[in-house]
Amino acid sequence: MTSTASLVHHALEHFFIETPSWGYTDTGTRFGKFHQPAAAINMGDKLADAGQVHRLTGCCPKVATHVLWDFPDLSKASEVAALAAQHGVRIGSINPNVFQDQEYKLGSVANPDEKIRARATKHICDCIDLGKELHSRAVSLWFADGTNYPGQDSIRARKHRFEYALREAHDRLDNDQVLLVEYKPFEPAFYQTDLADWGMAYMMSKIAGPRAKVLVDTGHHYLSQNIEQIVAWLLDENMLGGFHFNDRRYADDDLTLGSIDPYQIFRIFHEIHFYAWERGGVYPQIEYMIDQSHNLKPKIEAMIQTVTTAQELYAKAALVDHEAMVKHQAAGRIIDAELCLKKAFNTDVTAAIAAWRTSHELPVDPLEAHRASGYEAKVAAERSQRRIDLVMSTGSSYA
Ligand code: PSV
Ligand code: MN
Repeated sequence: MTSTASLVHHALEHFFIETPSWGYTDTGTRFGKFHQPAAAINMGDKLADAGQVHRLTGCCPKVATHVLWDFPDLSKASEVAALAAQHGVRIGSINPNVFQDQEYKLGSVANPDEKIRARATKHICDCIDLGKELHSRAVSLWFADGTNYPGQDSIRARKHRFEYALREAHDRLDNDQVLLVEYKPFEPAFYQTDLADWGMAYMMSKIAGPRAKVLVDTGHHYLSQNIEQIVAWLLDENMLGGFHFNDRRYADDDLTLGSIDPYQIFRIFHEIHFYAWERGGVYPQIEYMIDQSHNLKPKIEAMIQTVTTAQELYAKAALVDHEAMVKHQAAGRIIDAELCLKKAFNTDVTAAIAAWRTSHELPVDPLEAHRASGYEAKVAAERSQRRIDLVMSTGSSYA
């Protein structure tokens, strides 16, 4: 093997990405949804689609779940896990949902009403228990909590309510579980979001306890924010828990990873490889997850495109010559240090990735293999018929 091939092979051997259950269903913007005949209707469909992505890419064995959307009856969770196994995947991170119920209008764990706070915290604790039952490591928290108008609530009181709830949630964790705390600057709160940036998520994680870490959703930053610096700092503090991958142009746009700025994702991966290189090749345990819902692209194709893009950029970042780079850095050779990154980014890793896929008996081009498989047309026909049957039998339209 050439050194490019072996570096790429080594990198891809440990790079696994969770796909989100919600990326396989019909979703949209607040202005509307464009329905796709092949979109998943129920959890069985979502797991089947995730299974198809894993079968073709070999690196997506787990599915991120959103509890209220995927586990309508918690007492039947083991059935969902069994269904996942049938499709060749496992249940990955568990996402509590403390944002969609009417009661959460003024927030969940930061709500001024103590009873609503308790309800939200209980739901999070139930999700932690679900994680224990399904042997899922990560419970991933995202809060829509915040206010829309100056003076609407006490910003400090809301912070204190968060501290209290996250400590309680952390107390509930088993030793092998991790609590991921995600941040987002705005939306749906438009004046002040309680966990608006990485510093707030970092502080809350520290307050919660040692098994709480920060989750970086690449779409949750202000324009031009240096995300790789956040990643580097979190790595250095041993506080980087995971990623939600997506790309963005304006706000939290849910665009395909790398479709707007692939070099930024490369730079993020570079920080991770560089950190591991300094530690003799030992990589931190990071949950890599996709958080994209595709309104226009065919969903499975978009997921495969995302996964293969992530692999390509992760592989390229593994090619950076760290030894040369640190020498250039120490000597102040700025251009040469920067060229170490550029050279890796500009390397064509297609053949090396193809070799890795072949070594795992995977199709060299997962997207083409998916298109050739006829899967999309088959499920589109079956699901379209099921939708008709559903309307006929219940009189309701599917949503
Ligand atoms: C919120 O925008 C978010 O990024 C959170 O991770 C949610 O769980 C997810 O999107 C839901 O689509
Ligand atoms: Mn997210």
